[in-house]
Amino acid sequence: KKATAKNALALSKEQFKDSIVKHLRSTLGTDEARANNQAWWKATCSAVNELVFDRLTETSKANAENDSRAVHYLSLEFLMGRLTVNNLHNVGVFDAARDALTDLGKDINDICDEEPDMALGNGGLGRLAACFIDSLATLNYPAVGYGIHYEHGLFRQEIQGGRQIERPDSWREYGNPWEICRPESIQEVPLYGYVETVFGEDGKMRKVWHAGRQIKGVPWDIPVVGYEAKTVNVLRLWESKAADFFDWDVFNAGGYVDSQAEKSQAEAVSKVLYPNDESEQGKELRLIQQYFFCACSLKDIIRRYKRNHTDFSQFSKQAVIQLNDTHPTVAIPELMRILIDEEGLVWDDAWKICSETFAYTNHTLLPEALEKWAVYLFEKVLPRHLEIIYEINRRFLEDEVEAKWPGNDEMKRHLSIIEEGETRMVRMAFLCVVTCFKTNGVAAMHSELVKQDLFPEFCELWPERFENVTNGVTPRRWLLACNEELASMYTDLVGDQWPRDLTLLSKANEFADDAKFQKKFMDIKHTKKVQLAKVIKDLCDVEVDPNAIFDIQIKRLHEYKRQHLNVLHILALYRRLLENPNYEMNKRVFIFGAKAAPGYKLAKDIIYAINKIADKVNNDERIQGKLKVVFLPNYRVTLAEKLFPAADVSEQISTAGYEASGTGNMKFALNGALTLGTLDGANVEIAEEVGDENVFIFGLNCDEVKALKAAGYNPWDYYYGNPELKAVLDWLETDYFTPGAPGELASIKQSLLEGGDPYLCLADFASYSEAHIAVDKMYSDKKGWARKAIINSASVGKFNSDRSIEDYVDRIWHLEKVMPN
Ligand code: 26M
Repeated sequence: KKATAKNALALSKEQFKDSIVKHLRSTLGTDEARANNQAWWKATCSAVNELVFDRLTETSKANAENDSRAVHYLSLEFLMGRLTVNNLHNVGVFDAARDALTDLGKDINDICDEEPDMALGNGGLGRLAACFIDSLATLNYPAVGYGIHYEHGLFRQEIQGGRQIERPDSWREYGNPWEICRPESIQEVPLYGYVETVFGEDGKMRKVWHAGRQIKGVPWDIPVVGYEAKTVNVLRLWESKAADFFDWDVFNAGGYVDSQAEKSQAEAVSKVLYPNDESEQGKELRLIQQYFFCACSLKDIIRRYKRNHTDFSQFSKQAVIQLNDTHPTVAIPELMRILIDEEGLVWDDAWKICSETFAYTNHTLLPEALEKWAVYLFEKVLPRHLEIIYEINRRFLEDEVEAKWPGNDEMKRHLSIIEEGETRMVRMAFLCVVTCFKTNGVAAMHSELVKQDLFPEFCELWPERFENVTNGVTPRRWLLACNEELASMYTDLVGDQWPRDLTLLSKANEFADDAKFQKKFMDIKHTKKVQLAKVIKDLCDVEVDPNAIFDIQIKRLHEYKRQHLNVLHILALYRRLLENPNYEMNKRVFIFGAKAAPGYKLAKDIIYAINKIADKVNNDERIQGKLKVVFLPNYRVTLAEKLFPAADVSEQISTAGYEASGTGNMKFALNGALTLGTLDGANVEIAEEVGDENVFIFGLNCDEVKALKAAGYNPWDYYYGNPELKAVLDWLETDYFTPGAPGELASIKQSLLEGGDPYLCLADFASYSEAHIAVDKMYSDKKGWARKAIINSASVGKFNSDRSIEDYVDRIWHLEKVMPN
């Protein structure tokens, strides 16, 4: 029985055909003969939406009638990818749609290929938010995702002459059939201006914020369809517009152009996603983005609350607000401001509500990623919020810190939400921990480091506030939809319930040594490699052998993720092959996908190096095709869906202690790749689940990294101590890979030597290189490898995002399920 059979009643193939044809004609203004694939795609979406919109309405009715407690997931990023295939699966009509389109002479894959990626996120943090809202709907929990309706998502990456070029992404240029504009829920957002202190007739002091500007937030709703569930939640994204009033005086004074400039400034707020991950630059527009969507979302939450309540006594019982990293932290002083200045509550009551409503997830320990905003910027853009932050800080230092560490001014300075210095800064993470009832990390090891290294004193003050919730990924997208072949093999083996309960896959462990099962499993892997080889040929014009080991590193480009360690090893292999044409190894294809932040010079240099090395290696006949290097341009969710199923080796090689969790590592294992990684983030828990003998762990662990750094790490010792390492580093300075232009790759060597190698690539090189030899040896044992691949895929049920959500519900959110009619 197919996983989708149960709900097929919802729409038969024949009904689906009729519906598509009807929408081609009445919604798209065309017909079967004239429609292009784009129209066929939109008609298919409209057919699905007849089911989706009904359930959306029923879900919101059920929540209103129940006055249900709901989680509000505030995130600057939702990296949704494409929605069509997933919505078809989740509604339970994938087979009907595929067969209907076939009957109409269309291939469902071609039709679904028309959909642009909804790339409203940078990487892990944004994709996690997308998996979480999928799981929340699947588990029938009341939830709203709040974010920004960016006109341009993450830039499209082109490679020209080996270098990254950024092009704007216009995902909704030709319309998006999944979104619904809700003008009835528009909000106004004040900005700039000054604060006036007013004394009322009762002698009480009030604060009035006279805003200097006003912008409008227009909500767009994206339905979030639960897997074979009646629940359809919403992702509500705010678009900024100029406020309604038209300044006729300015216009009459000849200010027509000025008024147009105001309009573009207002629209600039939701124009583009900031393409940084893990680095904060303190740009005014970014702070305005943060405030804009927090203010809109809070007004929306309060409006909904007020439909059933006349005072705020039940607010924190009805609403929990999860902050996805510190990016939406300004929601804290905004809720304080609303409660005190607009609703007339006293400080203590407002504070109690805030501290019972907000919870915070930390996603990184990197110091350059910890958000700090200059006090002067706050004062200019959000003057009232700065006053409130000062008061939160004053009470925290004078009451809590003073009580715990009496008379200790050094400690007060150390823990202050305001960092003193040449430019005074607001420490957003401190504001979160001081306010929120829970702070959580995203993998067991990370959560320990959050307590021990990031917030040790806060943890002494309030140990009960710190939690771990290990990340997860949705099995609907990352197995059912992206790997049909493996999905149906599992359905044959364990039935159709595994997309909810991924631990059911553990049944496959019983067949890990079964020759027939192994063959079937590895045949599927081969099929996916053949499919990927075709993609590689199309995108890079490189021929790769599907019998080679596919060794894949796909993630944002960052020094701590150490793509350059991977590069050093590739160079070492290449050198071994050149020195010894009989060097024993299985054919290997190294595949990269990565975007670099546009201002991150070294990251871009690493992309250039990978491409130049690929040019040389792929065209060198001396090595007889034993080694190939591929850099796939424009890595994104849709490409990821083709890569995870085709991987043999999953590169998870961050410096231990720096990758909070990782989620790609989970998608690889689920699709039967073996992890080659450090003991970092969720790799630790993956190794625990699949067994140490089924992963390749190498390198320094987190304590050893700290110890080496404390003792004074010197990369030159490794350079002079390892002739092969020295040779490959020196190679980067020659013109071997950049004929006629020596030195083009030298910045990498430089960062690893003069630059001090902050992420210990050289320290881990030898161990990494040995681990690769172990990988190669193991791959020669076909049965041994198949066994390990099966065990990996069968043993990662824990990393279902449904489990993560149940953990959030138990430990933080305390929600009840609501079943719509
Ligand atoms: C900062 C400033 C300005 C603009 C953007 C940013 C910014 C954007 C995204 C900073 C960090 C951002 O994301 C960090 C991130 O993706 N962290 C990853 O989160 C994943 C989900 O928890 C983890 O699995 C990864 O280990 C972690 O790196």
